[in-house]
Amino acid sequence: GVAPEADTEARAWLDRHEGKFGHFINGAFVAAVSGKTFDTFEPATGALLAGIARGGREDVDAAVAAARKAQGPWAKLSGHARARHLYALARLIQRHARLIAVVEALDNGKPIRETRDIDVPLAARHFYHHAGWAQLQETEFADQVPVGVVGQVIPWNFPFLMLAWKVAPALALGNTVILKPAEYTPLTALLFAEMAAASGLPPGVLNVVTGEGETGALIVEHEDIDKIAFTGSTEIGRLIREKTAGSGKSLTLELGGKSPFIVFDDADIDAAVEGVVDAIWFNQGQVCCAGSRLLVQEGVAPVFHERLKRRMDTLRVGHPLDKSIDMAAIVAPVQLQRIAELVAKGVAEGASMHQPRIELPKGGSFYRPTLLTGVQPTSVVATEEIFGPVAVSMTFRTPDEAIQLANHSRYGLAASVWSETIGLALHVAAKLAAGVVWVNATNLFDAAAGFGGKRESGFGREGGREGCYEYLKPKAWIGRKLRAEP
Ligand code: TXE
Repeated sequence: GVAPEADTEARAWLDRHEGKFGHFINGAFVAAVSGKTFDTFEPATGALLAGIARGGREDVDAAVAAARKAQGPWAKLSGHARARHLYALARLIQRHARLIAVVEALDNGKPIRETRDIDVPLAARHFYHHAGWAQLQETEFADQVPVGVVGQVIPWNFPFLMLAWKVAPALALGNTVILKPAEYTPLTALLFAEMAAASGLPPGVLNVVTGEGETGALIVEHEDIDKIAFTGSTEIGRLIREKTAGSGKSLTLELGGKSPFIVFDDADIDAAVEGVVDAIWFNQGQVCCAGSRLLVQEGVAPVFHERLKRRMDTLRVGHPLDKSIDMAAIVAPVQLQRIAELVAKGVAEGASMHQPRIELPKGGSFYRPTLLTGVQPTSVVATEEIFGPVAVSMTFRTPDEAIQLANHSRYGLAASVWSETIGLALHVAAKLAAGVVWVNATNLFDAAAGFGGKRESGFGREGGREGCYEYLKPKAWIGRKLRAEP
């Protein structure tokens, strides 16, 4: 294991703030008007990390006022001028990549290898990518205007990356932001706000208001916010859709998933097994598009499950700052309990469970990589999002049956198809209800590729040209040409 004290730079940053963080409003840290706070913990040890301001109505009002005041001048900057700010933010992320990666690993409990190699570089990539769109705004989006003041509510599974997915396009296209990070993982958003201010981002352009669900609700219901962008549970997404209905606010929702991972008889089995590791054990399975439903063709199922179990036995679970581990902590005890309960339900429903007999670190929220086989397609574990390191597996006979099983879901976020017959893979891919289909691959993301769902996985896209449209409104300019004076 690795001592949590191992990273002095992150500890020094926390110490500089004396373990207490205010909201970031109008370019400065301020305490909640009510004086109320909540705590954020290290999932890997249970230790207290910091006290965080709990946002109330006055705090949200102040943030919205700052964002409103800043929006006109920010939108009036040329696209090139805004691009310079986004490039500066991207370079800042790269310069402080290690600090961000460590703070994220401590606050969320995810492996440093992932924050360092995936979350943080991809976040920088989003700022670079959207700097490009800012530069192209006048030519590519000539008939569009910014939406205005945007409220963004994000989850805890990719705190920093979700910030980048939301903040980069909003700012690039002339909007200003009130961001609410998830209560389990507020630290990297506050670190980023501090860095952004130091880099010269004008006050009010990016505001961070921290708090739990009630703070999110205050943002969602605020009268002077033009758009809500939400990523989180389907349940809260539905609530937000109801609350914003008829309000005139724009809305995008990125919600849950139960994405199929389809393995045909002729797949490259070793590659597919490695794919499962990435699909369901990356980030402890706390991934909206996790390949959590394995659909395996009957002919290859025994071999596939056998090799998958053998591979599972080599996975290492440990402290987030230990670079040699594959999986670290679950974000919070309540999530851990939810996972355990769902797995118990699966076993009660008749599934067989495999977990490697590895020892888990003591003191934190850890769960073993888990495979449930012999699962019925209508059972709870086959239909509910578990949001943990649990793959459920079912078998099928024909491609048509695979398509039918795959689409038997209220969700439609992602899908993954494994076959060495490209014609078969593409035929199946075309019929899957999903916002993205990966062929012989899984969990691939890029800032240029719009990400988003169908069905109860939500609507709207993040990334690429489609993602830009979510932060713009069409505006028609119609008039008669004035006759020149003689
Ligand atoms: O999510 P919530 P939770 C799923 C996953 C997980 C479950 C619960 O299945 O087990 O949701 O996680 C804010 N108005 N996903 O409870 O509550 C909240 O403060 C406005 C899937 O953490 O949806 C946080 O900032 N905002 C998912 C954010 O919403 C409200 C990622 C998300 O929290 C609010 C996360 C309200 N009434 C969880 N209530 C994915 N698909 O990526 C809460 N919030």
